Amino acid sequence: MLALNRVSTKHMFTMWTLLPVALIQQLAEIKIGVLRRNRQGSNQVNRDILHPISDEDRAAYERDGVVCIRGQFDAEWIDNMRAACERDMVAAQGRVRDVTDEDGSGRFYSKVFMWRDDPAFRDYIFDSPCARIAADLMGLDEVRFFYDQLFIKTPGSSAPTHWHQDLPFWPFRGNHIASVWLALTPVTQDSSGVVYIAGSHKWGKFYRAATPDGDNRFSDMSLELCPNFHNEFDNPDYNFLSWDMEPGDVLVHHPLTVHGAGGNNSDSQGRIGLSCRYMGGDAVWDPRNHVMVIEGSEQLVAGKFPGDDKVFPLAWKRAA
Ligand SMILES: O=C(O)CCC(=O)C(=O)O
Repeated sequence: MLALNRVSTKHMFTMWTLLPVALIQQLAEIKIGVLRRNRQGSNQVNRDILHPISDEDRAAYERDGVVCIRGQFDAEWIDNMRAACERDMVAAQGRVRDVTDEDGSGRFYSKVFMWRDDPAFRDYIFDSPCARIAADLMGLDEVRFFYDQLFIKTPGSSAPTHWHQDLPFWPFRGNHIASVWLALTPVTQDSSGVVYIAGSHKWGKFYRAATPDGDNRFSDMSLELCPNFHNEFDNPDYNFLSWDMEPGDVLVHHPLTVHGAGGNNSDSQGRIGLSCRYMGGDAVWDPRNHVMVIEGSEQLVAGKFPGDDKVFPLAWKRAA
């Protein structure tokens, strides 16, 4: 169980030992039925948003460059995606970054492009409320999918998420690229909740990219280093925003909003965040040096909208 939630197995064990055998069989059949129906893509999970994105949410996204949206995913989504993320960390293949504490006590595991290999991620990305949330907050009638990224910090992991903006990592320019960060565990600032600086997407800054493991392929030395804003928490010039989150809550942020996170100080609760990036509108292709290389993108034209169905598939379109 990856020590991501040490309590729940114990409770499950106690529950099973108290139930009569016939009832256990019945429950197991129901559970298997639910899993089968989910795999066939039935309505067991909510496919559309559970409540409309409000004008206040849109105004907060525009003003602060980040907003927390709660309660748009039912429990099945959370179970499915949490299991998919844990599975991914065990398998640990592909474009993985893994920072282990010196004493081996904690890990900061990060991976990109799970959607290319794992149908559970595709289902969430293309057929959950996620894409619609991004579109509604950006005020767009359709969005394409850019990529997914997993951020897991096991209990006690000391690795911070360095302060950064996302756009300096990416072969894009534009405002219409939103990240939807789904909490799959309870999250507090102390257990490495992401902290944002309100309004920083409008500072006109473009800070040098920094990865958790210091990969200097992203280091464009012509760009200014992003300060360590953890040292500025008492500075009244900055409005720091962070939210205590329940599984299923999402943070949606603009590509230039400055954000970072501390280590996970909890000794029992792991922290899983799944970030999915959607783009549309004014986004243009900009394959600079020191940015992510996207497989299959060779034919895309710099300065144009990359409306390529294979590389950046359509994820959501408003009904006419
Ligand atoms: O979860 C984290 O620690 C970082 C998240 C992040 O930087 C992102 O989603 O862009």
